[in-house]
Amino acid sequence: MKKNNKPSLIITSDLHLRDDQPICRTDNFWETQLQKIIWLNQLQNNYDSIPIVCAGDIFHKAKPSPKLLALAIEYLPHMYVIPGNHDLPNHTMNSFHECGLNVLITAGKSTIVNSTNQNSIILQSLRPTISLDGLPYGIENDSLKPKKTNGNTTSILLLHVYNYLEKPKWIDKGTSYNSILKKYPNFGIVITGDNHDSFYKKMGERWIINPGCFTRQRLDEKEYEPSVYLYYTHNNTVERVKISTEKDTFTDIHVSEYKDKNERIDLFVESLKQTKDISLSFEDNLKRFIAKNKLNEKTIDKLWGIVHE
Ligand SMILES: [Mn+2]
Repeated sequence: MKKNNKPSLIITSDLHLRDDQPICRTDNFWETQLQKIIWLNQLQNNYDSIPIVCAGDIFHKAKPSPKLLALAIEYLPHMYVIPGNHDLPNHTMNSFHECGLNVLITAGKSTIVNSTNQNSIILQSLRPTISLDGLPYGIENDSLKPKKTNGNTTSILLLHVYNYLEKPKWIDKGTSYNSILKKYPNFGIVITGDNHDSFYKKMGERWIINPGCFTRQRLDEKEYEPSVYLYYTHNNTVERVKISTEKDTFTDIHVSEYKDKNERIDLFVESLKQTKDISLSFEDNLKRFIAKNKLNEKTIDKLWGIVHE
């Protein structure tokens, strides 16, 4: 295999661009995510502007601020995208016209791949050509077929469904990669978003590629290496490209603060329990407090449970 062959496609997912600072990060996260976007631009430029596909969740929230939208419009490279759950108001396509991703598409900065209402998109500039199909989050169609083309075409399907290589991170969540490949037999490559852990796997001549998250936004991702992928049509190979990360940009202070808060509540509850003779006035006060604050039954039960324990 020749090493310096040019890739045909850049594959990414789960960018989760956001306005706010992730609670676990100590750096200027706004600046960090901008630097990653600039890096993605450079990567694309290094390969003569080959197409980029994204398997959903460009934005962390469905309605990003005008400031974040402006950043995305100015700096994001053009991408072929499907809507992920985070891109969609209430996680459905019903209000797609209200979401930030639709602004990006309307501005011509991204192209939606939605096979529920359009034919495969053929990337003509590539030889062999690539056909793109995609389904928005929450929509399934296992009889989906790529459009017939003359000649050699690699057919790619973009999905935003949780799948995994060996076992799920959470019990009962998602499905294994091979069941996805079996469910969509008409495609040579299935690219999935949603699972933030990166993996890729070949089954026969077919690939599943799950790029994973683009930046680290949670404490349990501290040691994680965000990646994008390159696909080479001429020899049907995939290459993982790790995105460089910063050291010492994480804090777990919020975890200890949370523990502190819980400990304080525990202490308070203990002190209530240890009060042997709760005066009538205390109980009366509590009754008044409950009446005044319209607490739900569960909370009321808990409060009386603590007092009478
Ligand atoms: Mn996601």
